[in-house]
Amino acid sequence: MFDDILINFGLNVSEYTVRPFGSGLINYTFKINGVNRAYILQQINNSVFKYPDHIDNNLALIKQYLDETNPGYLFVAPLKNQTGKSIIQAADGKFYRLFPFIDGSHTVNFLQDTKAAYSAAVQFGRFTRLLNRFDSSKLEYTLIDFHNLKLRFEQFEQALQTASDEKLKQADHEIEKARGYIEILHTYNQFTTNKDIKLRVIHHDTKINNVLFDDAQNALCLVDLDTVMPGYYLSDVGDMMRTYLSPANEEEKDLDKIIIRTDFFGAIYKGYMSEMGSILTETEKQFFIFSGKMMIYMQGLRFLTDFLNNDVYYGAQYEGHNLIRAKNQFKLLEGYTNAEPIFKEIIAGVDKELLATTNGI
Ligand code: GN1
Ligand code: MG
Repeated sequence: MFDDILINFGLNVSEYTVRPFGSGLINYTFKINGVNRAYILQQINNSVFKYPDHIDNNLALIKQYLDETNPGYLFVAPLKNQTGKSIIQAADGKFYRLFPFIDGSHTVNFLQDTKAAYSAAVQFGRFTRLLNRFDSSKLEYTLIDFHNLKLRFEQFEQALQTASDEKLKQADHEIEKARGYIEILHTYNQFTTNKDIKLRVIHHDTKINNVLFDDAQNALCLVDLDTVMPGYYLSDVGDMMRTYLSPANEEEKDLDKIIIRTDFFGAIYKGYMSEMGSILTETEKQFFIFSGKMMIYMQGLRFLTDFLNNDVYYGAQYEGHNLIRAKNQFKLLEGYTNAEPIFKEIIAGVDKELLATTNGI
């Protein structure tokens, strides 16, 4: 399997083994192990990413910019094959790229301590900061309207029109919840028309398994860069809230396990702001807490919509999988909303601390 791809990249097939790797929901990922070297091979899901070339162009532009402006920065770009291409169409008709495997790195699906959360938040903040002067209009939108909450809500409404009566009945409770949080969409509509909210270079998938860690829980670098494109910083911060605050993740069926660890909120705020604090506008900063509501709500809507649409996007490992995921996200949203007063106190505390440091107190 994949022999033609390995040959294409100049690798001797007999020296390598190929195994499925990671837990992404969209692309298919494999680890290629050799005696001295290892690689990550990824098949792009081109029913989601319709123009794999756009991804490739974006990553090449960013790599070139970062190599020139910050040569020490670890940006894991796809490798070039023997003819200089970093994306190839294999014998099976699918698109693939090969990445170097970063030695000594691993991914996690759960966060156990705030140090790792802080370190990941620093990495995501640093990425956007280092690209602050890069002209983001040069980038393609690899997924148009990816984090457009207005569109996600419309897709949900559309699914309500086409879903079977049985599915509508099963999801009755969640549909009501989705409608109950409509205020989040109103706030979203407000900030997207506000000129002080900037379009920046955003990762758009900051869940914890898209960060590589070393054995001491330091975040080494970011991976899963297909959705890097212009966007709002709220997408990145919000998805960290969605995936770092609860000790149980979006797959958890026991909703009692979904709780909000407010100290992790503090770690994200401190980490992200240590990089982006001097770059974000005051208006952008006001939406820091809101980012979590936006992204948790969006993911709840996306899972629910997919359940109603017979799991065409995310797939399902068991009957009702996407409905369970939606329930999970709405439980998380409830916890997050309830914790808002504590989040505000944390932000005030950290800001005070930072001010004292700047003033040399
Ligand atoms: C998908 O591919 P993966 O698992 O990293 C999805 C994200 C969702 C996430 C939910 C292109 O990310 O937007 O937040 O699943 N990516 C795409 O787990 O739709
Ligand atoms: Mg991923």
